Amino acid sequence: MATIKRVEVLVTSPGRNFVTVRITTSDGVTGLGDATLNGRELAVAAYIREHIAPILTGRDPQNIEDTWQYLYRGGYWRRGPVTMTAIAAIDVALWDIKGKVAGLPVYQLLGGESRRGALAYGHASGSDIPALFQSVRNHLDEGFKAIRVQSAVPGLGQVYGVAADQKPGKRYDYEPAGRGSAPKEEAWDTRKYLHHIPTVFAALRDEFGYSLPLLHDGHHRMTPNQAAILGKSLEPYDLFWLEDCTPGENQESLRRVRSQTTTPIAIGEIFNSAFDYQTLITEQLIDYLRSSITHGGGITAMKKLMDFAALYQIKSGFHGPTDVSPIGQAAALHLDIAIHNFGIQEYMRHSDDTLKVFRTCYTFEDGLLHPGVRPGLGVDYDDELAEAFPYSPAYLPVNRLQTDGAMHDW
Ligand code: GCO
Ligand code: MG
Repeated sequence: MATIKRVEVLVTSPGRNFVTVRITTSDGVTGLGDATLNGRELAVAAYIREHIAPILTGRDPQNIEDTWQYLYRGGYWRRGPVTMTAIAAIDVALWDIKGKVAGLPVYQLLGGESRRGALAYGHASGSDIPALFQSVRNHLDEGFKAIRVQSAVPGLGQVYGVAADQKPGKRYDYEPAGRGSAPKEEAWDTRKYLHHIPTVFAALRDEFGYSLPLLHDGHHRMTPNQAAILGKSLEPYDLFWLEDCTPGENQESLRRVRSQTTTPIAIGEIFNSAFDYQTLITEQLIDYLRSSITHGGGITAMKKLMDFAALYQIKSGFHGPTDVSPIGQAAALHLDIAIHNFGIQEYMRHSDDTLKVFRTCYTFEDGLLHPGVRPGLGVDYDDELAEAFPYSPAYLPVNRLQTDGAMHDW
């Protein structure tokens, strides 16, 4: 029987910081897992290096469920983003190993293909309506069949989701994490936002018609009542979803939103366990579940969660920003292809430097992503190149209310 021989934690920064776990078995098979927690990367690296790696050596790499329970129950202190990202990285690396040993892509181990590919959405944004239209057109030219739209708000400066560097005719990407010793501060006013956003969607529907699925991210900034107002005012524009309209820690607050609007609701990118969703799922307060595999406890946890959600006709919309590494993105794609209740997959293309360090075989064609057919996850890690991109701290921005400077959700 092969055993786990080595657990390494690899930190690299090809454009942005990533933490990777590599498990090597006594037979020389390696598996990769994503352990990146944006802005708090080294906490997960230390958790794995100091507390998990030493207790995994000698175990059977094939017993994924047992290892998951060993780390979850065995840690005594359960849940939380650092713990669950660490567990996810080990879990995903073990699925990668299992696939390589079996000679099968991971989605085959999860039940095989339920669809030809995973419908992906990209991120359009604009500082004004012409720039936004240009960004939407760029995405359509690239083949996207669903597009998330974020817009600047008159009277506010830089806001979440709007690319800073917008050049006509060029692709512009939104990247919030800034290098340095402290987070950047942004200013926010919910009233200005609530009055502006419906006008943006009205303009988009006039220009692009109604067949294009459009999404929007509220990034946890509204109270439940404000979220209900926004959901109602967006109803005429037929959104695919309204994401993170209010902070989700208090699941019951989504009752207010749900009872007031038929705009579909997505939530959960900062959740990390099935318990974060329990009321939302059983009371059918949401339509799409947003966790990433990387922060949600891995493939093992997310497969169970999606099977639970399927009982309530809730679909997936896994988180896929560039701060989930290509390994995390590949893991999501294998699950997307396998589960029946897939909804949509977020897809922000990684930078060229990132894709040189993490060599992937997933493809994007005609609006659909496919994980590829290589055994395991289908991602290779280039150690030599990774070392050329040393880690340096980077932080997500913080938000303050424009009126009085009080801290607000970013
Ligand atoms: C999304 C998210 C991201 C997060 C980021 C934080 O919908 O993709 O909201 O943009 O802000 O993942 O690290
Ligand atoms: Mg989001």
